[in-house]
Amino acid sequence: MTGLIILISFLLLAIVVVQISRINELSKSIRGEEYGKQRSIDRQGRYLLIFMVVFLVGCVVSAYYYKNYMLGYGPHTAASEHGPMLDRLFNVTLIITGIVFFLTHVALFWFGYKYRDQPGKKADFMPHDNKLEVIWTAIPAFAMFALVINGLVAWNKVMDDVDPDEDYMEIEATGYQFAWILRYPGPDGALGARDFRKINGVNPLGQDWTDVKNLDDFQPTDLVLPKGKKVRVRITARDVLHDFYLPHFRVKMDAVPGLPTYFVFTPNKTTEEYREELSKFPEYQVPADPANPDGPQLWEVFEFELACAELCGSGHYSMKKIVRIVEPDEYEAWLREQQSYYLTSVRGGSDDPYTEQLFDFELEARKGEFDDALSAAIDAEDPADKIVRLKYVFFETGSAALTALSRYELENVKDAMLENPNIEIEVGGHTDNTGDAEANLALSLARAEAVANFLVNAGVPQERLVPTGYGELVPVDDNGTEAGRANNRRTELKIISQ
Ligand SMILES: [Cu+2]
Repeated sequence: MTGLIILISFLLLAIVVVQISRINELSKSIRGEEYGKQRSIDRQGRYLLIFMVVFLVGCVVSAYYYKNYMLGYGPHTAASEHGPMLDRLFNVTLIITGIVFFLTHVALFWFGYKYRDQPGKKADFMPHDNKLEVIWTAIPAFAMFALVINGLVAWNKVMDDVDPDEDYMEIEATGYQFAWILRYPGPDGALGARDFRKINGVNPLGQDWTDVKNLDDFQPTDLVLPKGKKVRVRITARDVLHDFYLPHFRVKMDAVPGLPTYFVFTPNKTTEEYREELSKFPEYQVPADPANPDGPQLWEVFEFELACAELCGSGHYSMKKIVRIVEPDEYEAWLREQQSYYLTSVRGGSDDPYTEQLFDFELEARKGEFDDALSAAIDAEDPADKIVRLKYVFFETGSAALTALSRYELENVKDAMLENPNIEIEVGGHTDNTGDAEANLALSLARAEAVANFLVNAGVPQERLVPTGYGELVPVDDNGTEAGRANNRRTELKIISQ
C-alpha cells in the first residue's frame, strides 16, 4: 500500500514538472523572446556544474561516512593470512576506478557547460580522429590490463592448493536447503568416503560405513579452528548452488552439487583477539541487547560467522553457523570432546554394518565396566550387594539362544572366574511378566543354563556355577513400561562364596 502511494506521488510530481515546463515554453513562444531562451540555456549550464560538485562531494562524503561498514576498513580487518592481500587488491581497484570515475564525471558536466548553445558559436565537424581513438582505447586497455594481472596473481595465490606433505588439516562443508553440515576427520586425520546413494534420514552425507575412515568422523555444530593452522575446506552441496562464505576471513567459494570445490586459508586471529580489536570502535561499545543497557557490549558477544552467499531459496538467511578461532591447546581440548557421528547416531541401527562385532574401544570400556562391578560385588558386605548384572548379555525373544554380541560380556565373566579361582557364583535368569508365569520360570532357567554352559565350554569348572531360574518373581522395575520390562529381563551373577 505504502509502495503504491509513493509510486502515485512520484507520478503526480512528474506530471507537475512536465506541466510547468510546458507553461514556460508556451509563455516564451507567446513573448517570442530569443533572449529568454539564451538565459535558460546559461542557467541550465550552471546547474550542471552545481550538480557535478554536489554529486562528487556527496560520493566522497558518503563513502567516508560508511567506510566502517565495509570489509577492509575500520573494525572489519581480515582475520586470515591471505585476507590483507585481497583487501589491498580491492583498494587498488577502487583507487584506479575512482580516478576514472572523477575524471569522466568532471568531463561530462564541464563539456555540458562549456559547449552549451551560445550566439555565434558553431560546432566543428570532425568525422574521425586517429589520435583520439588511440588515446581512449589505449588508456582503458592499459588500466584494465594492470587490474587483471594484479587480480590474476592474487587469485593464483589464494587458490593455491595444499602440498600433500605440508602441515594442514582438512574439513568438509556441505550445503543443503537450508543449513551447512560440517565434517571433521576425527583422530585418524582422514575423511571417509561418501556416496550420494547412501543419503537417508540418519546418514545426511551418504557416508559409506564400510569405509573405516568414516567411523571417527564427527559433525560439530560450530566451525572451530585453531589459530595459525592451514585449513583446507572441501566444499560441496547436496541440492542446489550454495556458497561457503566466511566474510572475516575473506573466504568465498561456490558449493556446487556434484562438483567438489575447495578453499585453503589460515586463520590468524582468535575470536578473543578480534573482539579486543573491535572493542576500540565506538560502534561496538554499545549494549549488545538494547533492552538490557547493563548487559555485555557488542564487541564482547561478537562471533565470526559462516554464511551462504548464494541466494538458494526461501530459507537462505538461516544458513548461518558460528565460527570460533581458538588457540591450538583449546582446539585440542575441544577436539577431545567431539563424538563420532557413527557412534552416536548409526551404531547399532539398521544401517550399521558392524552390528555383529564390537570395536576394540567398546570391548575395553565394557571390560572395565564389568571388572569394576565385579570388584565392588566382591568387596561388598551385604549379600544383596554381591550381585553383578550382565548388562550386555541378551537372548533371542522367547528363547534361550544367546545373541551374537553377548559372547563379549561372557568372555569377561570367564576371564574373571579364571583370575579369581575361589569364587563360586549363582547365574540368575529373570524375565518380565509377559505371558505365562510357569513358562517364564522355565525360560529363565533355560537362559541361566545357557550362560553357564557357555562359561563351562570356555573353561570354567562346572561346580563353580549354579544356574537358577527366577522367572518373573524378582522384578527390579515397573513391568508396565517397555523400558521397565527390558530391565526385568536380565541375567545376574550372585557371588555365593569367595
Ligand atoms: Cu545456501
